[in-house]
Amino acid sequence: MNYNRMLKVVFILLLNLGQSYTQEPLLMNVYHRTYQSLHGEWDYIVDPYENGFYNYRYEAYDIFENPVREAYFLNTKPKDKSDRVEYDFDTADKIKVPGDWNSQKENLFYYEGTIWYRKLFDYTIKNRNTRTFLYFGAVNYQADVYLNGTKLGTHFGGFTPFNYEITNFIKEKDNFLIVKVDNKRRKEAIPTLNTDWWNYGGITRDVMLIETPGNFIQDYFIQLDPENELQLKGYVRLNRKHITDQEVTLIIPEISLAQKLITDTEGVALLKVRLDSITCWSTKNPKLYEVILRTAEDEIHDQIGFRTVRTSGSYILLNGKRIFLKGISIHEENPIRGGRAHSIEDARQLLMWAKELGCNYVRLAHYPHNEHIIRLADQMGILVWEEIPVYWTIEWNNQDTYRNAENQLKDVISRDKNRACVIIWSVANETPASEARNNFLTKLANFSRALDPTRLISAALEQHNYNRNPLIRTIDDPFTEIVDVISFNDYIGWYDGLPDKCRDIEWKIIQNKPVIISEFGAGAKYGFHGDSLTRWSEEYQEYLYIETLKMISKIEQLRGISPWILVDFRSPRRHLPKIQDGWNRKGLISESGNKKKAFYVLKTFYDKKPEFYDH
Ligand code: GCB
Repeated sequence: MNYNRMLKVVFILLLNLGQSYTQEPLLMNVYHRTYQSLHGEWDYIVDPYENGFYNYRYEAYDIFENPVREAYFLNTKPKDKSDRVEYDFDTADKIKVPGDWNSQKENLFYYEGTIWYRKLFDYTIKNRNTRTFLYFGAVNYQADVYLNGTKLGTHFGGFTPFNYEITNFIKEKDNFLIVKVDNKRRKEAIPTLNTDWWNYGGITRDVMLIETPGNFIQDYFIQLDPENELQLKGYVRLNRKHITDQEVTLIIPEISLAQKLITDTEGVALLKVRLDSITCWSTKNPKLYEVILRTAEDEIHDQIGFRTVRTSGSYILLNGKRIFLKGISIHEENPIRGGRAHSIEDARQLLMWAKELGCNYVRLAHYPHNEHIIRLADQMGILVWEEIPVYWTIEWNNQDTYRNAENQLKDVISRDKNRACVIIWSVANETPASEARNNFLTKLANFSRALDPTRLISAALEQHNYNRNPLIRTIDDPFTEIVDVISFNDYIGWYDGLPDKCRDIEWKIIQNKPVIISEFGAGAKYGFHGDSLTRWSEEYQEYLYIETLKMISKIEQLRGISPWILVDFRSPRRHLPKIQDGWNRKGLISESGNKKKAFYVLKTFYDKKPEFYDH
């Protein structure tokens, strides 16, 4: 490589690094914009050696000024019958988007690597002078995106949305969009190499072409002031900065509100609006108001619920009332169809099961789920814990790993911050305490609070033995000082003794904060029966639920639980033949939708337990 070429390569690598985690501006409320969906059949090429991306010297094609024809993102066609082109999307196999590849193609079930996707499409511009963005709900894990041969960017992180402006690249006819998707696990990534869920690869959520006016409403945050149930607080941000005094009107027709707001030099209009009265969003009455934001150029509608959530001593207060969170943990998986859940129907199936169980709350583990389930929870009155995949042991000292985690948190907050159902941002699951880890999580918690002061912060922590006595349990983690709600996972009776061990446990939780048991559970194969000490039987799981519910009821500050887990889910760590066969069996419902005995134990507990404390 000559010197100039080398400089260019370094420059582009740096540029790529810089772009890796930010797609400014990230659009929000996309389903209420004018859009054209790119769902349906896409062409794909499986490329484990990344032959379409690197030459035989392992130099990447997309950093060359004039990429060679071998680069798959160019969609090259033979010029004549003698011409040699060794790939062809036109005759390649097809795959559905949105959707993971593992559950669609038998031979890709265990595949972790690169697949190229191509979509051909025409585009009818709906309004003159509009801007167009290409939006992805999520791609797991790395996406390199090319439109008509031009690279738009690279995105890392399998569960958060990203977009690129394509106003200058899109044509009316014959566009080709090519995405290189790579789901190889990486030590430095979020999540890291080791997880207990399936690494579904592909373009797993909706892909849309979204139109906006030139100076569009880029972002808004409209929530009740946590300290005052009769005051709306927040901001509206317009895309064009440095034009002061732009007018924005906030309209809520049902309460006859039409409030004029004025932007500052950053294009931001702060809002603080006193209300005469408002019906608060609650689990019993998930009231959503039609909210309209209007500027000279743009208008966007949303349905927003208004409620407050805060803690007082060891209580969680929803609209000022002490609530108990009757929850269940959920993975984003539709076992019946197979694969990652991505649609409204998938979301409805999961949340209907949760409702049937008697839940008023779900923990969406262990990464941000799709927007449909959040919007549906908002409509159904189900409270939500959202989480980022800072899971087990990640690279606590790696700055890039931190930036990646922070970015995932930023993007999920950006997407869901107007949803009343979301009450908790969780920054981690079962992470081992150390100075580096504490700093990492504390930075994340502070970051989250700065972005969204209206919600509670938590993380699923671990329990400890008190003075080496295995029967006395504490939560010693120094991160308990930072969180608003102390949550921990508990496997007494499964990884830790047998279910009757629960009877001997004493809890010494000294912190005056609300406590949530973010997990407990036992594996059971639906239809496998034995006595209450027979592992994997429905009876063992049932017994564990009975004993655990008795045990944890003794924790004074207990304000909620989200047992592990609603439905059996695929895990590559679970090998026991005839029982697990690649499934984590801790579901209360089997992969074919059958309820196990423990489902009814929990349901009875929830049916009897009042939602609100009456003092
Ligand atoms: C845990 C993890 C969860 C696992 C579960 C299990 O503590 O948080 O991701 O799936 O245990 O089944 O072991």
